[in-house]
Amino acid sequence: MRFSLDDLRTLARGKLLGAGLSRAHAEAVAETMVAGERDGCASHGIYRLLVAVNSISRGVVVVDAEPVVSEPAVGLVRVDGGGGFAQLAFDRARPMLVDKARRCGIAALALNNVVHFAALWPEVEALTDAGLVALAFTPSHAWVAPAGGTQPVFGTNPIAFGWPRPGREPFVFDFATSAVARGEIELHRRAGKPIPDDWGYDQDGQPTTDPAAVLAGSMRTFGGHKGSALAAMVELLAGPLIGDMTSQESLAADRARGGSPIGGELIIAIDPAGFVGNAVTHYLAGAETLFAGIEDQGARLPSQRRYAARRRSLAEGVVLPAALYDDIMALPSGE
Ligand code: NDP
Ligand code: PYC
Repeated sequence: MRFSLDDLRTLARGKLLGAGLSRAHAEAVAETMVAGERDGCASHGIYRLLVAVNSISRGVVVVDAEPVVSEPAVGLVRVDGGGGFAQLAFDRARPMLVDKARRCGIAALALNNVVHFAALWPEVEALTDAGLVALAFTPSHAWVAPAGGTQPVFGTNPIAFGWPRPGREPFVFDFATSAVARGEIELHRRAGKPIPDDWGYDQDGQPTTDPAAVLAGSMRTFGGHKGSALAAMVELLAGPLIGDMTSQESLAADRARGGSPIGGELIIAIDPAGFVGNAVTHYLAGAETLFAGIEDQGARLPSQRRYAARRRSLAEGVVLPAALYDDIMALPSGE
């Protein structure tokens, strides 16, 4: 089924309203899902409608939460999401984060008490669009075993980074510190496809190619002990440091309802002019030389696949797999 992006946005918003989400949240959440589908991110595109509606129906999300923005210190912004989805909380706090980063050179935003089901690159790109360098981190639920173990401790704990490139699409990467995002394993389960045997373990701690067994057992970090240490860093930065939950605490707070992770996210924004002032143009050109050194040998920059998908989707719309379309259409709609 082919959709224009506008039609997909209308569909997503209607289903979120039908699930009981307030209009402000439905609009912010639909925007993120459509952006994911537009950019060819199957695990974090419109499939997330099923995930978000599940979280709402299980009482994990405060459907009409009003985010409250505050300033704990000169370079810090906090937004208490009140148990609602993270998208609206970020939208409400972003202007203050951008303003502080420009005034101080660097600023950090803590999102607290939010439900996060999405990719991090939309948040990072919103900051590179404002000419800022950006980093984002969030824990999730304890699904991932540390290197050397098989019992879940970490979340899938993504890290995103963005670098603004004047006149060009930003340099952005955004990946889970697990071998793969959990959403990707869920999509394999839905499609009845096996997974590589190095993505996770079954409940007995044995490697398996069965996605359902890994979802019930534990996932692996990427890059062995290196991914494991980065996963721990994400737990610390976007958990205890900002007064929020670790992935173990988030899973416990879920009380076996099967909802999306609840907790915090840390976003850091840096103004490239902060350290180098008027020489910023010179130093941003140095970054371009680095990127050319990557691309000139045939390697690609992260996000280039995504930007190509974006261009395609803007021109042609997007096609939803039949099973996903059927599942989405079975959800109730609202106005
Ligand atoms: P992927 O492994 O699919 O991709 C990770 C990044 O690497 C992307 O920026 C991608 O760019 C880039 N990349 C992939 N292949 C290459 C290559 N050959 N050369 C250069 N760059 C490359 O991501 P994950 O499965 O780890 O994560 C998917 C999404 O899941 C992320 O957006 C993440 O935020 C989200 N997620 C969210 C969580 C949450 O708690 N909210 C938890 C875990 C994951 P490109 O897109 O252009 O291919
Ligand atoms: O795919 O691992 C994942 C994920 C967790 C929360 C949102 N996406």
